[in-house]
Amino acid sequence: MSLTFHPVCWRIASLAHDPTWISQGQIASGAGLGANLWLTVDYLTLTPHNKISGLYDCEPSSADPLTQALLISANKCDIAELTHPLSTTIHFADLNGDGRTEYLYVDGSGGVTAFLNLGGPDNGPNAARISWLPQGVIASGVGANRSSVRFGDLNGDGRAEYIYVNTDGSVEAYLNLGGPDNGANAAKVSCLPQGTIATGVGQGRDNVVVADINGDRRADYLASSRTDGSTMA
Ligand SMILES: [Ca+2]
Ligand SMILES: [Ca+2]
Ligand SMILES: [Ca+2]
Repeated sequence: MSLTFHPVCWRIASLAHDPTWISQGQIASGAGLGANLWLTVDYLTLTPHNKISGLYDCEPSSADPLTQALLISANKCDIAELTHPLSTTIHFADLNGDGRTEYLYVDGSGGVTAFLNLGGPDNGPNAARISWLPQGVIASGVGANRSSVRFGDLNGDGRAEYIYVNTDGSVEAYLNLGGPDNGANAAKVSCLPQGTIATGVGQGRDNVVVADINGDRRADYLASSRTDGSTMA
């Protein structure tokens, strides 16, 4: 079966729903912290001295910045890490509750370096040309690799919590207590351990996604299948 659209109907639908996208160019330099780690390779195709063309994670237990030199150093690569599709270094989450997401770099031990979102130069066509104010390392990590780390506002106060997902899908949370001020240090937040807040649903860490799906501003626990995309909430 194929879907067809009457040209007039399609035009009306487009006018009613399509957003207008205005390119904002590069909005963050990366600050020299290292490469992002969206994993784009099929680990089954790798050999011990691999011929990887995509980005991948080396030394997941290391807090060292991931550099290009480390990327091409095959001897230091942990092939197992390639199976973690969410092992990205870069996250965006609002830490201070002002509605603007901060730029967060997660190192190999789960530590977090934050950059406060100061907004753009106007509220018009340049609104997403964000200025970022370095906040330094705001969380030391819990000693696990970065594929364990999620961010989401669990209590609806607008500030994202640091969320640690265990290999069995259970979740530990660290409550975001806010920063020392509402100005230049607003994203230097402190965190209070909450212990295990979810036991999981029998699906592993890589399937766990944190997102608010019912609009109550509190993040929900989702387990999304990697094979067919089906999702449990
Ligand atoms: Ca913010
Ligand atoms: Ca919160
Ligand atoms: Ca929710």
